[in-house]
Amino acid sequence: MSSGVSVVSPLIVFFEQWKSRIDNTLDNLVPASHAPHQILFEAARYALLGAGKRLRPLLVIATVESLGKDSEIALIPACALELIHTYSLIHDDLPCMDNDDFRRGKPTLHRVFPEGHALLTGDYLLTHAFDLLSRCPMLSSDHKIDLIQVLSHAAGGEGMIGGQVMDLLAETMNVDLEMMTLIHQKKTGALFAAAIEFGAILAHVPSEQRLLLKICGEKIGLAFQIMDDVLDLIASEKKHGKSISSDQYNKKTTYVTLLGLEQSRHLAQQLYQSALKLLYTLPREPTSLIYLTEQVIGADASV
Ligand code: GRG
Repeated sequence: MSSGVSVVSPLIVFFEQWKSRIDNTLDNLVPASHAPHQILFEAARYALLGAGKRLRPLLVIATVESLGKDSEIALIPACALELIHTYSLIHDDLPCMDNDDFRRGKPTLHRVFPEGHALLTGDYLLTHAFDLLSRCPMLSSDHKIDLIQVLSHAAGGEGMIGGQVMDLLAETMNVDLEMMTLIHQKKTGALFAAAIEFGAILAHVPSEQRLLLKICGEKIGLAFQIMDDVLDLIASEKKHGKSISSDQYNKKTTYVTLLGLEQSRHLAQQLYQSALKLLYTLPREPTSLIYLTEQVIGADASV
């Protein structure tokens, strides 16, 4: 007989609690201001606080916890990653890029604040992230340098920005699967890989484990992007009753346009399984990281 009491998984509670700690910490790290340029902080808070899922910071926390260390030291580095991610969304939405009207359930920053302010808000979040890392409490100088190197590489010319430039170039050329994969590895995958590598650095694991975790992050990031393409199409089918996604409206080549829905799902599932296989080789089973990975890629990854 049922007791009538629903059982909530400890992992759900763990991640809900950390998400709310991340939200509160972001609120403190980017406070409102009465300075003459207070509009900058108002705009940053508009873009940063609210409906973000906080996947990247949660991946940092989950990795540290899974490696048996106290996640407390990871809170500010995790938030620095979220600042970089939010900056990328602000710039990606600008009229000179995707020209999007809505983000995180509300009008995009440049629809609410003047476009120049939106651009500078992105710049502020980008630089503030590195300032926070350089002043992170409880971390040795060596660890701070490691984190700064990993994040600047992941967000830079060989990572996210490089991917975004390739994405712009791709609008005027035929994109094959190899090119599409490279774009998304850089544009989306690099920041996921950095999140998991942050966890490895903060948990002080040996370099082979750090590399293994970084590779897992790259696979998870790519699987996330493929599923984002899949979900974009499914959402559009539900809304319009036909298979034209917002990406297709924007004439963008995606995994779905290249491979179709089922094969794209299958590829995401393959990447997920291959990341799992690597994760199971770690000395202790990374339960919370595996749980979060399943959430990130989504139940739809099953084929
Ligand atoms: C403009 C420098 C610059 C970079 C742009 C990553 C990127 C490069 C742009 C983001 C635009 C985009 C839609 C990328 C695909 C990856 C993706 C689905 C991002 C959204 O991430 P979520 O779902 O968003 O984690 P929330 O709002 O939950 O944080």
